[in-house]
Amino acid sequence: MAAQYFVPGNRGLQPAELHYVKGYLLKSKPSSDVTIRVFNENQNIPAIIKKILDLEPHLIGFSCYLWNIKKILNICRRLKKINSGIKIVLGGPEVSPRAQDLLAKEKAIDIVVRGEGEESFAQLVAQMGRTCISFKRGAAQMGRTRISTAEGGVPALPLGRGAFKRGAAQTGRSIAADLSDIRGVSFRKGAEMIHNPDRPLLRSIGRIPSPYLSGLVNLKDKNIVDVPLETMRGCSSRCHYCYYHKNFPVARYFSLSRVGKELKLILSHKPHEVYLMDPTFNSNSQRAKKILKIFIRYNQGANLHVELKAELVDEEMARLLSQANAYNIEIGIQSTNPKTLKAINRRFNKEKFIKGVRYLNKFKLYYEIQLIDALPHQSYDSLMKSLDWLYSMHPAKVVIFRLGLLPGTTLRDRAASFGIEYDHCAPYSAYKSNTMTDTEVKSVEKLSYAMERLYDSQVFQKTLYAFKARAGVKISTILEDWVAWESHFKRRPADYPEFLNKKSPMFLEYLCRKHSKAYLYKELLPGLLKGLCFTSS
Ligand code: B12
Ligand code: SF4
Repeated sequence: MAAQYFVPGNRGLQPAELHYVKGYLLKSKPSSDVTIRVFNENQNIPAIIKKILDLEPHLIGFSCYLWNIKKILNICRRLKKINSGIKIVLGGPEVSPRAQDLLAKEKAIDIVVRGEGEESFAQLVAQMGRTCISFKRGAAQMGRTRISTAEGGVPALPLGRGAFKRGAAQTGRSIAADLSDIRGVSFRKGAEMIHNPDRPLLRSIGRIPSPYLSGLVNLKDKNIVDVPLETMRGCSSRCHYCYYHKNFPVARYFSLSRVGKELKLILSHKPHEVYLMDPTFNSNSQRAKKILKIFIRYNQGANLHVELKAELVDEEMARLLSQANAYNIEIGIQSTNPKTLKAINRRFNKEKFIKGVRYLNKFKLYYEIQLIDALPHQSYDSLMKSLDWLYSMHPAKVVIFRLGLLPGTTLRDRAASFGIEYDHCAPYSAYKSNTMTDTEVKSVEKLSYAMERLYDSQVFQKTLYAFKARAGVKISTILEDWVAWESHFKRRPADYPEFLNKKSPMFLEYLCRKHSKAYLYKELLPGLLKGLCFTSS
């Protein structure tokens, strides 16, 4: 059995990784009995454990990310207490870089699969099977979020009933003997921790079956709202705060003909959104355009979600994105401060970026430009400078993320040299640095809310630009003013955003008074009221 645990609140996007792992396993060992289950924050731990144990699994694989690791470890401890014979395998970017540490601390964990999971897991199952099992393919089902395989239903990773007939009785010793040849796995052998050499990436990524074309994911399932898809895997950039490239250091592409078939099939089921998991969708511009054309040809109303580099957007790309309903575009620039960019090993071309944003604006695309707060050399003031510069381009949306020092990243190793202090539990949020105090980090968080209310909600956006132009006050200053103004509301009703919208004329008055521009209130109020009538919260 294999299990994933949703990002809290995000239930529309089905996790994909276990389907890739399962598909590969079934290809090499068709008789394997694998059930995938996906859990969410509304299911309590005893209920999750019951659902897992009802399957009588012999081996359970958990897919681990920073948003679910705490809960998964808790589940593993309890599972092992109930049935010490079950073998527990962890995989995913959250455990790959700290396999040894986890095995040392968590006795409930038997094996950690590091890096790319498909081949390692298939070998692991085959190896364990050779010594103790007969495999049997079985029907599978999941709880609320039901995704089906070709034969029944499925999403969590247990290798089910019948998978390891005598496997439950295996000892740590015999497992150790079996696994020593499998690259990319770490495991315990008595008191010793065995860390096999890393596994090289699959040379031909096309060997991984498509979860969609193979029928592993039942696209007819009404719970599948957003469909994740990899058209490629890996990244050749080396941003120091990022973990992805450590797992997948080379960009490998699925063939365009496979991607075309996948999109044709997925789009024929009219999902709400197709979420491309490619780290930079347009890193290969020509290929991206071809994929967009395929998407446009088969699309019947789905949105497209992509991560882009704005510098690589030309007019044709923007037009194709618009025709493909790409109304969910992420553009991570993280900072515009050259010293910061150098320290995190990222390139940024201001002129090309401006051009790209202009094209995105021309086609009225909805995109989100992302900054990160307490990066090296990033001060509160330099972040405000970035913000003002970005807002001068009238972007669709800007967000500031809290820096997370992810396990296995270069930045985490170098954090001390930048004075970055962070929480050592997931999500590893930084709370101060040499250049940003803890008070400033908290201020940035408050400012993020101001950006949502004053800009993203549209209610105040036009007034914001009008006030900036007429009073000569920076957008970042207006946002700070809003934070000060909003702090006066001690009680926050359930419909707080609505409440704030209604109070926005009061904020305008405050702003005008504060900057000694009382006359602007009368001038700007009609526009604000008009906007208030036409916009929602
Ligand atoms: C889709 C996605 C999301 C979705 C959620 C997906 C979901 N499952 O519900 C959303 C958009 C919500 C999201 C949010 C965030 N995400 Co995100 N996200 C991704 C993304 C783009 C795709 C994940 C994926 O499915 N990849 C494809 C699969 C095939 O790769 P994989 O997950 O690595 O799995 C392989 C191996 O790891 C292994 N494996 C995985 N599980 C298992 C299990 C077993 C048993 C085995 C044997 C092997 C195995 O085998 C797989 C195949 O080779 C990745 C980047 C990427 N392209 O991978 C980031 C990524 C997972 N996200 C990341 C981060 C940091 C975030 C955010 C914190 C970003 C932010 N600043 O807000 C937030 C967290 C939200 C929260 N509330 O906590 C990091 C996670 C690092 C970590 N330690 O967990 C990643 C890796 C990106 C990065 N730059 O490093 N994310
Ligand atoms: S942040 Fe994006 S571009 Fe940078 S290494 Fe990670 S995946 Fe690649």
